[in-house]
Amino acid sequence: MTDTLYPTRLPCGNRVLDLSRPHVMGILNVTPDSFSDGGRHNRLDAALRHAESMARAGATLIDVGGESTRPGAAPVSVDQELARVLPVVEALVRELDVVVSVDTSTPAVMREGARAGAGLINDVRSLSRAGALEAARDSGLPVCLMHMVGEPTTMQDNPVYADVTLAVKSFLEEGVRRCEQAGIAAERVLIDPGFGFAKTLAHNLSLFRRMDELLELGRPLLVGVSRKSMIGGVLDRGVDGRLYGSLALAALAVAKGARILRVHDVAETADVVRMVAAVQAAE
Ligand code: 9MG
Repeated sequence: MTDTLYPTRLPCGNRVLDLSRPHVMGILNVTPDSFSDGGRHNRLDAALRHAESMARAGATLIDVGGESTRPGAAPVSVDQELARVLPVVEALVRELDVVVSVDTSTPAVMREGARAGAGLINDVRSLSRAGALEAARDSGLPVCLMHMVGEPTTMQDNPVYADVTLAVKSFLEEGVRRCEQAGIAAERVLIDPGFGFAKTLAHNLSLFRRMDELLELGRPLLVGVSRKSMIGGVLDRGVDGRLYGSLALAALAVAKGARILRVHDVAETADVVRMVAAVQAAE
């Protein structure tokens, strides 16, 4: 197993995540295009059933998101996001033995999500929206900071770095410092390289190869590459043909020290993670 520079016990609300081993985080999008058939009750029920099946397949975290980060996705109001996310968080906290993560950049969703029992805040905008640092601080929850430049709508407009890994590392280092200054202890912060966010294919591949350099920041690494365009770019496959590419990157990410993998294909990834972890734990 890769040695860690951080405590392996991460309190996540009323649950504790044991980071001495890698974990699978299942993705649960609750945007209108994800569980669109039927009324409100049916949508909630479908989301809960999907989360249950991910938990049974080995997810120890479920990441609930109500605002799409896809370029071109329609903006969502705070009230809409709350209405999408909160009932799902409440149901998952009540029904499942998992850490419920809220994928949000919106302070009100952070506050209400924490009140509803969420255990982690996953913010692709690294707490940059007005009031987000304070909301995250007051929640008492761990937060995942992710590297991105600009907004999802503009981030792929000619991203340029002298050295993408060093740029990501210093962005995340600064993010941890901002958190500490705002009263969020570094022990509560996870870091994420942000694959696919403001990066070309060459940037993504180079960053992936050197991802272990980010461990020098002493924080647990969360990685999301599942079905992403960097896999499509290498294999020339559409989203539905990216499973094996996603699994290859999942194995490599764990080998490089990632402790949480954010994925769509939980059962397959859970096998990969267990296999790599078994090899890492061998003498
Ligand atoms: C919400 N979301 C989409 N992609 C992601 C990634 O790579 N990391 C994290 N933390 N969140 C993501």
